[in-house]
Amino acid sequence: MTSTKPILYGAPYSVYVRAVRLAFAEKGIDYDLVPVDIFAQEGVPPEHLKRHPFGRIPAFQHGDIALYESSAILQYVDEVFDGPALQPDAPADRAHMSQVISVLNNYVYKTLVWGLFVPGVQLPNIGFDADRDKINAVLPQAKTCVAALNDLVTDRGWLGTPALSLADLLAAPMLSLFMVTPQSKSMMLDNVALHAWWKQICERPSLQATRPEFDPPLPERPC
Ligand SMILES: N[C@@H](CCC(=O)N[C@@H](CS)C(=O)NCC(=O)O)C(=O)O
Repeated sequence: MTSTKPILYGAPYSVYVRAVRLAFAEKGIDYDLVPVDIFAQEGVPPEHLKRHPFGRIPAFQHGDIALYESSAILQYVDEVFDGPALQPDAPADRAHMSQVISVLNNYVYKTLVWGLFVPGVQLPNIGFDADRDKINAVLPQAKTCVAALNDLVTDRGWLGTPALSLADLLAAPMLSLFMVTPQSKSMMLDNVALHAWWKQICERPSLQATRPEFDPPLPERPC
């Protein structure tokens, strides 16, 4: 239990910022989201580089505790604030949760967000041509990512664990962007467990409450 209001520095479009916002929403914790423009023409604001030496978002402050790196922030938020636990107790379940988080950070973000969504949807959305070569080059790795996540869905329907965990909350914002790419349709048909996970998590109020708006708007999407 803690009374100081936490501060999250970042922008709603960021998948990593959204993961932390999802954790706050699932736990029912109030926080301030302080905007940071890391893509500003003048570069990353100097005050943000003091919070995050690599100039990424999110950064986090809670009283005297300052953190960057979403996995650390998520763990702190879950353990310090009231609300439903977002990490399992059993060692094997915790290890599986960490495994999923590692897969997301090391392969899925790069491939599905930067390899498919950005060149195939986001850049065309603001007037650039889709980069077909880049997209075609990442397709094999994208299929591996989707199949690996599919295999990590447990028989309870969550990623790596018996109940909703931080792994699901980090995966959902990444998959939300992947799901607007044309390539997602056929890949999801082949990976039914992941598709069922996606439909289940999309219905949660936390996903609806943190849905980012893009300008111009992205193609219609459920969450
Ligand atoms: N490892 C970092 C990754 C954070 C990250 O890459 N955030 C993206 C936004 S989703 C960012 O700041 N990108 C800016 C850039 O690549 O320069 C974490 O877990 O927080």
